[in-house]
Amino acid sequence: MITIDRITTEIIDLPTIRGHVLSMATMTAQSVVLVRMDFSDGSTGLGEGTSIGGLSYGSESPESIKSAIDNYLAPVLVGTDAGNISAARNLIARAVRGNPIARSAVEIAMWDGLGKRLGVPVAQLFGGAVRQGIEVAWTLASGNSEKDIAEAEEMLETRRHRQFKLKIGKRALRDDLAHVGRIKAALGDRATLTVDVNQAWDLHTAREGLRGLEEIGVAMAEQPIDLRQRDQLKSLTDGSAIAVMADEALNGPVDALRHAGDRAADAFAVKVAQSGGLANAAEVIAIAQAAGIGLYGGTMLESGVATAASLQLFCTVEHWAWGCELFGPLLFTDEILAEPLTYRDFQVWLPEGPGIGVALDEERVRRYRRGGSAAVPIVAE
Ligand code: MUC
Ligand code: MG
Repeated sequence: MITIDRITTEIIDLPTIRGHVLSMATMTAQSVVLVRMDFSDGSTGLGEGTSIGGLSYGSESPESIKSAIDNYLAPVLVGTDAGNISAARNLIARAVRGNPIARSAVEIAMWDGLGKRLGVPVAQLFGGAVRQGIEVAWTLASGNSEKDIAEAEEMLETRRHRQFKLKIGKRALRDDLAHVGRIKAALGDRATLTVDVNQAWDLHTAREGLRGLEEIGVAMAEQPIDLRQRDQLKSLTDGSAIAVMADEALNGPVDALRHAGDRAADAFAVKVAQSGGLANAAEVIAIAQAAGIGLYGGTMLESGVATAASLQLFCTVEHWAWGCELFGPLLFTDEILAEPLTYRDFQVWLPEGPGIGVALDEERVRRYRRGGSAAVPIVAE
């Protein structure tokens, strides 16, 4: 039996290409937790667990992800069967409640290791890829309408993106609608626009906001209200002409089932990390499909490691009604993969090769390792 010999973690702080202005934080860097697994036959696996804006997005921080893995996940997994991910999921479920991003990070490393040992891509372990690429959105979040328009024009020109997600909810509704309206007026029908409010609105503001967004011609609004208000999300979904998507409200299959059962949203942002791993995310996808809820491949603005892992799963699914937003690596000033992922013709492409299909550029990882030579100040406002 091949066993897990060692699990190590490190935090990598990557500067962003510009301030990324969200309703709850402005990111100038992203902190990625990398997981490396060493197996008893000498093989290795790579994983990643990443959140957004420190603790302002969710209840896990880069430091807590690292700590949960080092102190609680690694001790129960080391010495166990490296090829039995079902058994590992049971061990993990018993040892650690919550902490989906930490659980996801170690599970990704196990899938990567298994795929590499078997010589097959992780997509094959999930039944096989039925597509090689997925339409990929870009988030316009410079905080300035003119800069956002210029950025969108460049993306259209270079055929990198034609779906744009606008981060709103930080400013007064009237200002946000004016901002979205300016961008729509500039881009017209050349692009699809969606918004992400990251829970910033109350129900009344959301009702008014969705009406205003509909008038402008926005296609979809993501998590307009607090993640705990499923009944309110449902009332918005029922009353809105534009699609309403659940994001932060979905932490795995149980939340997905509840939201699907109530038809509380038109679309699900499927996030591997937020779901608690690839297998859980596959269950979220199955629930959405069974309920006729539109799929969107979500991101936690991860590096190429978790982005590739998500792609491995997402490419086993034929229909993504809203495409995906797996653009994380493009938001950083530097690339930590030896071979960057391919973004071309408005799609992100499944990398070739066994496991998750990517390897690290170790020199760059060293450079951005927390406490290393290029230490980046972490700012979350
Ligand atoms: C979120 O809330 O969806 C995904 C893209 C982006 O710009 O922010 C994230 C998080
Ligand atoms: Mg979101």
